[in-house]
Amino acid sequence: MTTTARVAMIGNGFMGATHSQGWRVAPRFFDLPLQPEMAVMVGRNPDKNAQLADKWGWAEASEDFEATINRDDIDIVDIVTPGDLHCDMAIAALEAGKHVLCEKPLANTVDEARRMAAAAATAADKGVYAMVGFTYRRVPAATFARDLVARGAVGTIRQVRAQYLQDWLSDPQAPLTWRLDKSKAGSGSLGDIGAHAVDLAQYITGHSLTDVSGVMETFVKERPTMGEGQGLSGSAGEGTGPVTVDDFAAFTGRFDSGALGLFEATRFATGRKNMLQVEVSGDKGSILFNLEDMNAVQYYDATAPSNEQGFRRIYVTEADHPYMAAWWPPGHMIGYEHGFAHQAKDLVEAIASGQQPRPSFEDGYQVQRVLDAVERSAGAGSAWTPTAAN
Ligand code: SOE
Repeated sequence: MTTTARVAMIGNGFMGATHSQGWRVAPRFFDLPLQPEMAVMVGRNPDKNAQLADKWGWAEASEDFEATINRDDIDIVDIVTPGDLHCDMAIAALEAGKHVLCEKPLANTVDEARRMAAAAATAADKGVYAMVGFTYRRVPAATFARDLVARGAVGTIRQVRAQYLQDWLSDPQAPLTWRLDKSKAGSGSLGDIGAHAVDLAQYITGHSLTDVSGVMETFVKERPTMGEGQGLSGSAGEGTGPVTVDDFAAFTGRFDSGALGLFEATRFATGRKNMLQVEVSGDKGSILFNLEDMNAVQYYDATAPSNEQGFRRIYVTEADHPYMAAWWPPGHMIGYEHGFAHQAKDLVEAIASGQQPRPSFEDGYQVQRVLDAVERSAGAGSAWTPTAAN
């Protein structure tokens, strides 16, 4: 018998739209042990929230977070707010006995992330689970890259190159969104997109970063305040305000295996719209995943005869590729939004089977320590800095 998992989503921005799509689509394409139901969407602005809840398929709209998380008919709380709200909301929802999905980066500070991981561990002992929204792990080609590496396809890993490049801030007139406000976002490129590069590199390699040496810069220190609209598509208004986060972050990292990694996160890479790349080089081969060619993996097999060597492009659309059996016939590609359906599927399957979903809050806390170490290193003249708990 299929039972339901009723979801309350907190927030209604860009990630609200993507998560709504995930919750809506997952039960229609995957045979799930628990049927997610889009019960309530919570937002501050009543008119906007009611209109978007209706548009995205939520049964109800509410402005009351506390009342919503304490409802007996809510099972999962999905937090898609700016980072400054993650910690209090996630801990309150876990303490109310709800499973939690929280957008990345897990928190705005290491201390918040530590408290969230502790609350998640306590909840997990009671069968209540928490997961972080590092959705790119659920792009089938990225999952497949991880599988190939785990199978030994690249041998011993020596080097990792990970970049997340966007360009929507290269125009100095682009307005001040909350993503440029440290009190709301915690950091800039580092946390917003660098966190994805860190998580994906660690996920694909199966190794964790132990030490980093970083550099960060804010290129445009003052921007027009936000006028019409919101978020990434808002337009400039009257007056200006300070940018309080980094525009660019890069670092060299050492993995627990001894491999070395180069990481770069910027929203000033003119011409690069949403390029998340992870390339792993080992003694037997290399693998490249690039989100801008998201249905494929590039694989170089160094054990093949030398006159047959070269990167080959594996099109990850076969039914025996991760997640793909639920979609279209081989060769028919999928897109950005599918990762959110896979995320919803994986979460309800983990809940139904009583297993800790990954990435867990502990995983999110570990990524947060890497981000924090990069900031501390950049503030200390790029000194090598351990990512160990501080
Ligand atoms: C959300 O996961 C997110 O990191 C956004 O915050 C970024 O701006 C985006 O482009 C990638 O996804």
